[in-house]
Amino acid sequence: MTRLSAQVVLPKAMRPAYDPEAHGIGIVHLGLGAFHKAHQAAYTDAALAATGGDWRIAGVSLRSRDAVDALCPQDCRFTLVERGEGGTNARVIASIARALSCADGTGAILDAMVSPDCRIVTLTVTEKAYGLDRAGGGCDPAHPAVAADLADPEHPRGVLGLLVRALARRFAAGVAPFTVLCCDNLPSNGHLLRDAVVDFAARVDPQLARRIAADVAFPSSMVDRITPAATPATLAEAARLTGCEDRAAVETEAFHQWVIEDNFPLGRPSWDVAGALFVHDVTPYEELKLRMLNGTHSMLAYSGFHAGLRFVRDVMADPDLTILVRRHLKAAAATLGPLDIDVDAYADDLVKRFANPAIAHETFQIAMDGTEKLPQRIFKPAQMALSEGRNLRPFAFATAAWMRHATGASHDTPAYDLRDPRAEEIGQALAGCTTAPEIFAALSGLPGLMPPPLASDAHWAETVTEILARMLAQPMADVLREEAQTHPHS
Ligand code: CS2
Repeated sequence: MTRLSAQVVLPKAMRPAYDPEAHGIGIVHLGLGAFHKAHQAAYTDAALAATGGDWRIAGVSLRSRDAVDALCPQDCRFTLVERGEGGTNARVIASIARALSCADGTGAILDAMVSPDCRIVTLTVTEKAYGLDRAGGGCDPAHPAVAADLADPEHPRGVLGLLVRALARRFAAGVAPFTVLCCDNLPSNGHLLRDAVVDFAARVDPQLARRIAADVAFPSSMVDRITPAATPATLAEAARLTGCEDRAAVETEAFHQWVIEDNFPLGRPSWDVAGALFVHDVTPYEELKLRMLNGTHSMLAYSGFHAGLRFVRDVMADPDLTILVRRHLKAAAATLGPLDIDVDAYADDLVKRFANPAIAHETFQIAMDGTEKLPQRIFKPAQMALSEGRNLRPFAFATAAWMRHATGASHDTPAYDLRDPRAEEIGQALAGCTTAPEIFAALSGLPGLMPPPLASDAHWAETVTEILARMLAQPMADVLREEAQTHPHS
């Protein structure tokens, strides 16, 4: 079978509706994973087709070479397999022009970021890669990549180090700074990243920090598209649909959303023609998505995984978990401020999206990195429910399920590695803990994780502990049944 490339002639409906090679690079993207390919690369592809411009992407993989090795022999083309209610659709995306890996050194990556052609740096590197100090603000100098880059700022390998070094070189060369667009699931992601970049720069060169604070735009954005990790089945489906071998194909749902603060001093692609919404303040959209979609995702991932349910669609076929998903969505919605969106309809859509039988999204994948995800998804809304005197139980349930996951294999799960950047610390904190109160005390005491007013609230502690005790003693499926029967609404 012919390998996908720029030379292959595809059916019209599948091929890019523009001449990719006629467009130059305008974006460097850090984090060349499935989500970027299904989201920003797809939006950019549609924008190029609609209004053109030099906005193709130089994609950078921060860790392994795999993404680059798959893309380069294909002229960076890849198939996007969209699995919606109306069936499966495939199209070939051509917005990525180059693929680079930090594994080959960062010289070419920095050159691409320093080039005046680069007007935007976008990022999907996952919450843990930044090295943010979530409790105190700014950067965390103890984060491995931050520490290494602070020790050798001229040869950075981490996210903050690369951004600061590239900006320093641009200023020195008289090139206007690029806009930094964070696309990770963090609250006020532009502000968090700005504070971390400025703090990092201040530790290297205070004048540079002042310049960045004054001159660099860090718009916030909310991104959404459920994109499971690609599997051999994804590649086989892409081959069936396009007739070409494609080692870089990704699969995703039909739904996509992108809400962005419109602050791009050097311009931007017309992502709005592809459906992006440009707004003055992204905060309400971020809270909506983080607490409803992602918060519910985390709850169902921990409890579903421990009930032996491999995929989110299996969770949605379980009547008890469906009740608890609805309950969580309702509790999360109650913490939101006024919004121009019908939140009940949003919840109904989420239930349908989670249930999509064509998407195989692993609960174990979503269960990853709990310490990075729970603060904005679960603890923040829980704290709000606490201060407003509303019922905490759905958030306590999600927290207990995470704590159950942190303690390791249970009745219905084989042994697994806890995939969390703080796994070692968690292991140490849990050493010798056997009872639910001990586990609660150890995990809620992890520095900077749970907001102190929440961690020290007696009712919260009691509720989490009571649920956790049952999760430790019984199979998860039994706990879910009891919970759905005794507390179906709150
Ligand atoms: C998920 C998200 O893995 C996770 O933690 O909650 O990746 C989720 O699928 C996306 O945010 C959907 O836009």
